[in-house]
Amino acid sequence: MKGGNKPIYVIGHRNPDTDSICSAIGYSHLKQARGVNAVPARCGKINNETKYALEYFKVDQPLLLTDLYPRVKDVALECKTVVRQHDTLRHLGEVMRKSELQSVPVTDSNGDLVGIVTVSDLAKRYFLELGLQSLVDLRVRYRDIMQATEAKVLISADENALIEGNIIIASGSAFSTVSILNKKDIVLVGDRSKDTLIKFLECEIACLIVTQNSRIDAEVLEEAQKRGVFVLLTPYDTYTVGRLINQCVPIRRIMHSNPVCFRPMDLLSDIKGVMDEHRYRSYPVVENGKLVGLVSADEIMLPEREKVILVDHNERGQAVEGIEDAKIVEIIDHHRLGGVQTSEPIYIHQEPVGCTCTIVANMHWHQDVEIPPSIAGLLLSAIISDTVLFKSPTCTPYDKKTAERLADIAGVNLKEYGLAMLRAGAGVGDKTPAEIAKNDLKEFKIGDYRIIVSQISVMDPKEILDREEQLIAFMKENIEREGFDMHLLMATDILEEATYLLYAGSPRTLIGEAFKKDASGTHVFLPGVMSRKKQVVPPLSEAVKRIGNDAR
Ligand SMILES: [Mn+2]
Repeated sequence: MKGGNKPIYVIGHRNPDTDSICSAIGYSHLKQARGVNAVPARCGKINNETKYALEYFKVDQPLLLTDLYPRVKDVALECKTVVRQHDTLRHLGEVMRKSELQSVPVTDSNGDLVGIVTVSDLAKRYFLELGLQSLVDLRVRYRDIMQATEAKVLISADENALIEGNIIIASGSAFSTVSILNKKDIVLVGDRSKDTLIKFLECEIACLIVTQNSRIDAEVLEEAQKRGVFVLLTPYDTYTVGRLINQCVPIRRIMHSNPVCFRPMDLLSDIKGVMDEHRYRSYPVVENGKLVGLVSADEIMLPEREKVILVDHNERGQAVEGIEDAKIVEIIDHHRLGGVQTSEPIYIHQEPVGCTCTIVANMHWHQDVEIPPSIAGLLLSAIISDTVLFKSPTCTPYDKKTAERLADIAGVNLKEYGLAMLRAGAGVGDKTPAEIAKNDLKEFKIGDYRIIVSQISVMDPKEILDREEQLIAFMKENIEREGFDMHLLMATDILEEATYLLYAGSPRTLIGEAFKKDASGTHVFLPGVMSRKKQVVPPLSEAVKRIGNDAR
């Protein structure tokens, strides 16, 4: 629930690669060291390579955030005022007066939500207060009456029993009162004679309530004891006792059962309509039947936005869903600027290096924050992954130097560990065509075209080429379904340092023009190409400029 120090999520791109996961963990570590409540997050499944690195260095997977749309938990308040269903209306009135609440949730003794009561329910009950007789239907217990009237018990009986008779005020003569008394009635009396009271007891009443602490004869008590009749002594006058008894009705009798309630993970956009329909001031928030908070209708109008730091990406299309509803507070990245807009000035650290984790590691050192071995291992893993063990053309000497220093801290042999990690992530294993085609997928706007480019590392390209037909079929289907122009799949042979680029959609001439190849088939072979952002996206962008946006 809301309140306290809301975390800032540090999150990489969709279809997270090792850099996206490890830079989120690494940068969160730096922010935490500087006293910021940063929480590493991810917006997708962890791939095999990253899994290997996390397990090797014994670090937990970051929190999964499927989207940043505001939810009930973000605006709900802790519910400090609750009443129990067996509490009395008198108690409810006090609670409402003190808390100034318009509606109060009602729970059972386990804390499970059973209803809600509003001020208007209470008001209605008072207007409809017809008489004391109606109390039997409301299942009032003797215990409730004793509490409400602050009675002293002179002769006790079963406190938990429900009252069964009417409540009679003995204001007339003994004779006229006896004429209206029935078995099990409850009689309110003031200072009356011994004989009168004994006459009442002989009518087999259930309870005698003596008001204003009036004196009562020992003989009367003896007779009551013999007959099993409750005798209560209260300091209040008869009129007040009458009113108090009316207030000892259990809340359960006037509450709304099965109230409209929400769950913490409900989207605010989904509950707005429900709120408009019912127009209550506030609604209970329930998880597994338990009341966990309250959400008020005013609160959902302007929810506080989630704060996020983007790492390893800056393009909306690659960011976690719902990013438009969140507040980007920083960006740490090493990709092209993809046109992100913010409402306020923010901190951006953008460097043309091989890996976001190179930036994150050096930020630690510049700020004199020590990197623990496990985090150093993860930062190193990301550099090895993004630069394919320094073979990618995106790799700079700075990446290499940083990686060597990190390997020292992590205590691993860089080359041995690196090859083992790359091997864990390479190959198609038991992946389906859809999983292969969506591996490490990123979306780009190139000219007017919406193009998705996925990439998979392999040690043996035959694994991919043998399945080319299935893969192309899936890619065609995918772009039609999602409305993209093209789907490109880079099968990158990390041993040979070459890429087989499979493609579906149009314009195909874009592929031919970008890579100066015959693009009449379904793939082109690109020796020396390993980097999507440096060797695939830029030539495509240049080619669009040459052939124009209308080549389809
Ligand atoms: Mn990266």
